[in-house]
Amino acid sequence: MYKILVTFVLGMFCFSGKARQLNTEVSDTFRVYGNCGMCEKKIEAAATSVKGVKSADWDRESNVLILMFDEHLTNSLDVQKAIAKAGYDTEMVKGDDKAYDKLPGCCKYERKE
Ligand SMILES: [Cu+2]
Repeated sequence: MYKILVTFVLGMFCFSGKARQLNTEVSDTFRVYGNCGMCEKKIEAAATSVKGVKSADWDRESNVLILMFDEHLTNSLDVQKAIAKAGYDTEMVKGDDKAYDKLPGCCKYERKE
């Protein structure tokens, strides 16, 4: 009886491991500070330039970015670092100051302290 139980439990582990390997695409949402349609293009381009990112959709009104990515290839923090390099503050990473200075006037969003 004990052996049957052990086999069953091990089988469950194998099964859940396989299921996880098949579906590695996950989503995350976080804020990215910006103003206009040009910001949207740059933010989304910076996000999708990261290997493993499937899609990035930034909403101008709410400043929320919806990210879909392969968790085996990248993670939310790395994507936020790439966006920060383009001059935009994200929830976890402060935007690069030099890149921010180079943004066109319409894109100079108000920065949090
Ligand atoms: Cu802009």
